[in-house]
Amino acid sequence: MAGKSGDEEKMKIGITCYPTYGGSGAVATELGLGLARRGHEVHFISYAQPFRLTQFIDGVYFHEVEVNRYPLFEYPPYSLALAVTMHEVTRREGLDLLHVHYAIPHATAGWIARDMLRAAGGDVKLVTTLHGTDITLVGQDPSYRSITRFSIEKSDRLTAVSDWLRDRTHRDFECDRCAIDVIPNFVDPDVYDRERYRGRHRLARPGEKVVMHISNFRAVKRIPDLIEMFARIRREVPARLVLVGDGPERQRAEELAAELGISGAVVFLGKFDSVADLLANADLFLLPSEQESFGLVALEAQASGVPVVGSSGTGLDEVIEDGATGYLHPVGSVDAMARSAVSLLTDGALWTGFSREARRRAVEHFALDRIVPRYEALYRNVLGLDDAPGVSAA
Ligand code: GMT
Repeated sequence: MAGKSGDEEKMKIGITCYPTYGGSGAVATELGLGLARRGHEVHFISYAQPFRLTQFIDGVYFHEVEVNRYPLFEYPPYSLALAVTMHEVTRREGLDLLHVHYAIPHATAGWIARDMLRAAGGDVKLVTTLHGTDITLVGQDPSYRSITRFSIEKSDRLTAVSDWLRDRTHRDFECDRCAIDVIPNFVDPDVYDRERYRGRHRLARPGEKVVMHISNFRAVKRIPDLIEMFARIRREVPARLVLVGDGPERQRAEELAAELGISGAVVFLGKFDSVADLLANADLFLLPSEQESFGLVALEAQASGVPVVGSSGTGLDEVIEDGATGYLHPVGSVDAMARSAVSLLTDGALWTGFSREARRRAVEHFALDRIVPRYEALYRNVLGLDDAPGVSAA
């Protein structure tokens, strides 16, 4: 262990995640920073510095994975280079635990690193957090399915970010007995705070409502539904659709907006590391995804006092309280979603109630200070530092 402060054992934790845009990398980084604030030593191991790790923080270190690009390699083997760096950093720094976010290829690299250590008489525990498409999409691809299943079975502990994802993992991998602790994603309510940033940006013309969507613009987000929905909203309410992020569906979004004659009311802002200031200036957030294991950005919107309209039958059911902090409708129900959006944008009293409830729900159920200790408790349990039976009910 890294040392002692009071009665608490401090741990040395390696965290591996995708370092660029995306909810799993954001959660992994905020978790690492939260753990460091609680006195633990945190080592990020990835091919680039996580995008939310913007300055030096005491107790936080970054180890870059170097991938040799030998001409013979049409596909440089990143997973192997990652396993080697995880093994080296664990040995050198005396890490207690490796916590990987997104199973592919991180859980695989993690068990290789752990088994290399064990072969030399050492040990490290491996915790894998499942984030969504590592199970439901990429993890089901025949090229990756068997290694994903094998790697998650090899982990010392598995967590999922929602009950929805836990159940999908049991179903899709036919592993009824895979023990998975659900620890939801979280936000820092001091960062996502409407009061702090309100009025900083003028995202729409006077009298127009700001309808926002933030994503990586992949097919799973159902971007055409979003544009169709906004076209219906625009018929009833003066509004502007502010799109944040970038990805493969962006061009289709531009084309559809032009076809529907609403290009002038749709603004593409591009990618930003931090979106708290943008969300604080939105009136409504739309997330009509095909699948969403959790929908971190919907939680960030709620913390910013922004009601959300999105897809039911996904992890959003656990994040949004339907009829209180937003409205959820079955995937593809563009008309119903648009009607809900219009009701929120045209009824001031309804909107104010939803906005307050959204903030309250985010703070009461998903604040960083509530969730980081649950990971901490899980680590202690995996390391045999307590007698706690588990953390699901924490
Ligand atoms: O969407 C992805 O393919 C990747 C992943 C990510 O890195 O953002 O998103 C998933 O993890 C997030 C963080 O836990 C969740 O908030 C997203 O709902 C989830 N995406 C999907 O399930 C589609």
